[in-house]
Amino acid sequence: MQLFWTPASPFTRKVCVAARELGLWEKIEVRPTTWTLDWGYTTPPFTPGLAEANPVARIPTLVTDEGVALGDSTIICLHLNEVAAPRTLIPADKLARQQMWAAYAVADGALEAQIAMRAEMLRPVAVRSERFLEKQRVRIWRCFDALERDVAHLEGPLDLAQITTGIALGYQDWREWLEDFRPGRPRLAAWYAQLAELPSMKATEPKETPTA
Ligand SMILES: N[C@@H](CCC(=O)N[C@@H](CS)C(=O)NCC(=O)O)C(=O)O
Repeated sequence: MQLFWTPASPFTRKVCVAARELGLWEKIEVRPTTWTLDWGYTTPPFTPGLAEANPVARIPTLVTDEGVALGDSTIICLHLNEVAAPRTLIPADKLARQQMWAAYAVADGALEAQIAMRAEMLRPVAVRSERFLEKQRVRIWRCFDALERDVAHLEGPLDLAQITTGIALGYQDWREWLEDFRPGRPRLAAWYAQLAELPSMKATEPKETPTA
């Protein structure tokens, strides 16, 4: 398998943590990508192979052993989960699985809002929309409040919701223009302090993407 990757992308980090936890990391060839800092509002020069494999030209993109390009972190995680069977990051119990996907979608929605903000923050100040940024901030806060309320759903064997929540909280910590999620969310803060210690989380801490 080949993974188009950068160390800054939280969606890519989700795949990297899932692959490590499923025991598949050694089977993945990493294809580093570069992104000029105008990627949020222009078509940047793509790393060779990325747009050819996946016309959406986003990361993560995983090319399977069968040569099929999967261009979305959720679909990639489902594929890895299938390859790793019987190891799994998806609960077998029906209710636990529904609660896992519910929490997953909330955490993933926060990630989408964070990345939308990142793209907006890269625009020249004169054309940056404060109203757009505020909409995303409020969405992220709603998602984190829901995760605080339902933190019990993030307990138990490691799953895709826990990984995605940990990565959204890690991204919130990493970008200096995102506020600390901890005030008013003591249970989520304590939960994250433990999750962040996983070797798979430590090994994938975000770093800036090379621009060339
Ligand atoms: N829903 C997608 C989102 C992927 C995504 O937004 N990736 C960002 C980096 S974190 C990207 O490649 N952005 C480049 C662009 O939009 O041109 C997923 O889950 O993989």
